[in-house]
Amino acid sequence: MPDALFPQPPWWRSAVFYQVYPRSFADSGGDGVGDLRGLRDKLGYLELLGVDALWICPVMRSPMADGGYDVSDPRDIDPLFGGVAALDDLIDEAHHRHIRVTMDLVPNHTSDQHHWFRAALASAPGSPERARYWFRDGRGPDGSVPPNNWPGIFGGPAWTRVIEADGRPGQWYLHLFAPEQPDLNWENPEVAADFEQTIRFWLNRGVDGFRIDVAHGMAKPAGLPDMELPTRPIGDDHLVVHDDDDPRFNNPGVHEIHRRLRRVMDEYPNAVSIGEVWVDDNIRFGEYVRPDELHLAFNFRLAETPFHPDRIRDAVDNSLRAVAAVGASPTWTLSNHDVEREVSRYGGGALGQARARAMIMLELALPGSVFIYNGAELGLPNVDDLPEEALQDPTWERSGHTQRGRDGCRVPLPWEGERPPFGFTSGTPWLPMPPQWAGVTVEKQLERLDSMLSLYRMAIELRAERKEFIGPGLEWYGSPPGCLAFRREGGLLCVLNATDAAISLPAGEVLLTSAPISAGKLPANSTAWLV
Ligand code: TEU
Repeated sequence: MPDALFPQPPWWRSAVFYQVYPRSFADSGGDGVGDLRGLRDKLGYLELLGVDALWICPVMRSPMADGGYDVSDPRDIDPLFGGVAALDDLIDEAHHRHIRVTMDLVPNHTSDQHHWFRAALASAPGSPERARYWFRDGRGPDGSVPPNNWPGIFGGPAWTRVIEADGRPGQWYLHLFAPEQPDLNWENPEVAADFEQTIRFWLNRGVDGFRIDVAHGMAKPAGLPDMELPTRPIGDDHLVVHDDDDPRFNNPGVHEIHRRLRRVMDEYPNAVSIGEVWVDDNIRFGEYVRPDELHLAFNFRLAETPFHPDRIRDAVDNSLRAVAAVGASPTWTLSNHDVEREVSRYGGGALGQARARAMIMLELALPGSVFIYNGAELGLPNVDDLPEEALQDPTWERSGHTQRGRDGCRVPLPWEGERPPFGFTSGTPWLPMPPQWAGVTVEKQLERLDSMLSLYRMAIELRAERKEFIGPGLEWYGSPPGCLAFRREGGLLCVLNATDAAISLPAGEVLLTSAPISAGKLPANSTAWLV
């Protein structure tokens, strides 16, 4: 029993989080875009799935230049998603079902429609209004060259020139993402004070925590120096390439920002902060989850790893190592709204499905918290043939139509019926849904024990209920080439067969397998749990 000597660990250390991309989850209003009432109506489904908490991608007021990651009022919910009343109802209903609610916050930048940015545009160079962002004069005799050579993450330069009050081209402002997402200047005390107000605003409304967008951003290097431009082209693999020395990110000043955020979070003892931290080096990654900074940080190693046993083991080891040094707990994720869906990453088709089944079991067997991206539990593949005119990710335009961007992993969820929009909306979905998803609707998968959805349900339930999943430790076990096996402190043995042939299993009671055992053997591309 937990008592003062053996306190219960915080809920988020072992929680299964479910990431909702609200535009694509469920639409209650018929406008083709998912919303918070749609999400509330599906909470029964999420309870059945067994998740502990939601992470809802941004639903604050936004002109939606980047699917809501361009926030024009951080303390209001966009009418498109149902306004603040819809969030209040969602929180009530979710709590009633013992599901916690965390929301996405975007501290690195605002929308260009935020009243601060509009005021900055209307004010003169050097004004306090401009000092909340990064306005600089251009280089060259007429100031027509951007202040430095930084590219934006979505393509094109990270700077846009404004027209001044006299009608002439004037200063430039910094935007690491789209031009509609000007970067805030965190050296300005007003910026931090406003963010604190936002955190309190939502925590006081009953939110259980936040996913912090671009948590390795925010701080900028003194003098905004030029960067070494990547020699390797930014791939079309949905993952933006940058390294730890990129001056646009991971500047030391960011840690003071996280300490300040943590002081506010500590006033709300059960609340959690989870940072989006794209930092490769273990030591530098760990710095974000020191005891006085973020509670958790996304580790993207598994989401970047192909289905290869050595690479998977390496990803697991490094993810554990990165947090162990600072006493934090690990997080695991196979995909999110920015990367290619895992079924496609693992090869697509039946092979991709088999491997995705194996990997969710491996992931759920690990100590720490797990993040499931909506639709992964249905085994949805990436949709790589969306018609060009349907594409909405700013990457498409910014890259001069050379990169399609992330829409392929954001196609709305198929709920029921035989034809698009499969119960997602009564209108026209904001991205077209493939007719062949008729076979993978929630309705169909609930009926079948061998579906991806049923596997997720069984695995999440076992993970929550069996004592064998207890404890932070993990020990690798000897295994044949092409296989991985580890044992949890509680006694669970997880075996992954990444070869293309069936293998014999070690002695023990089989709790669950991702593919049916045949003639006593674990098939290729599958995982078994034993006790
Ligand atoms: O993502 C940040 C982002 O683009 C990372 O995927 C990127 O690889 C990294 O930051 C580069 O260092 C977040 C959101 O998840 C994404 O959807 C938004 O578009 C973006 O921020 C801008 O808010």
